[in-house]
Amino acid sequence: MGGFMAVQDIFDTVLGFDADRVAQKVTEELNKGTDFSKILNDGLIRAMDEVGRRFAAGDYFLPEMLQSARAMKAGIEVLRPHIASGNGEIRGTVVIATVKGDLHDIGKNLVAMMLEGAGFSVFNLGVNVDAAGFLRAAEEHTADIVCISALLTTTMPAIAETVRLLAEKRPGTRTMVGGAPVTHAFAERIGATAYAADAPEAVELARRIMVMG
Ligand code: B1M
Repeated sequence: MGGFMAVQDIFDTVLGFDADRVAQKVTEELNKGTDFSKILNDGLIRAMDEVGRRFAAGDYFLPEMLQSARAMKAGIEVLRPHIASGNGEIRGTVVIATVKGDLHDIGKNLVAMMLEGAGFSVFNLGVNVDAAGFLRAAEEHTADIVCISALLTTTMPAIAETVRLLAEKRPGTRTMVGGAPVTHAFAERIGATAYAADAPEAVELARRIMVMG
């Protein structure tokens, strides 16, 4: 059935920066029948939290952060079919990206995958996208919801700028904001439609937005 030790092993392998072995161990764990969300949350995401702690403490530097992110992504690729599996019924159209000046994309990509799994049609624009880029894509794809992610306190103002531009040029656009430094209070202050703390909550709120209009 797999278990705590095996998931702990995945955690350790991400912190050992070994992308190939992470992919291999995630595959093995899935084959044992371990739930994908356990591998994701207790193995991969927990490892990135530990990387963040080590970086803040000065034990890790940028290269270590990059290599562990690569290892994490290798694991997510193996999990992708599970994360993004759904019933295929189209619920709405979403445009999603990380704001200008910000290159973090792991969490944003998880949100995108889970929205896809829940039946949304998702246009993932990538990272470092300015407000005009969000607006252009929202118009082009007639988005029901625009999802805006930021991982740095210094790029949070870019979320506010994006929400402001959308409100001005495409009134009625529903916006969802998120990312580690983002809070409910911040979302309210800048006039975003919704704030989600993690990917499952983003899916729940997106569904609610589609139902409530
Ligand atoms: Co950077 N980084 N980083 N980093 N990095 C953080 C964010 C940091 C907290 C680390 C630390 O100091 N402890 C810190 C920010 C401090 C702050 O601003 N308060 C930091 C810093 C300082 C930096 C640099 C400035 C470092 C430097 O150059 N000196 C630099 C900035 C580069 C730039 O963007 N311009 C930098 C660079 C990088 C790498 C490129 C090396 C790499 C990113 C690789 C990549 O993404 N492709 C990286 C990484 C890996 C991290 C940490 C360690 C992990 C982030 C992550 O992927 N977490 C991070 C520390 C941490 O967060 N613990 C850190 C896992 C992921 C699943 O979680 O992204 O939070 P998260 O997503 C969650 C939720 O937040 C939410 O759902 C997701 C899934 O549940 N969510 C949304 C996210 N977006 C959402 C959108 C929504 C809804 C929910 O709706 C729209």
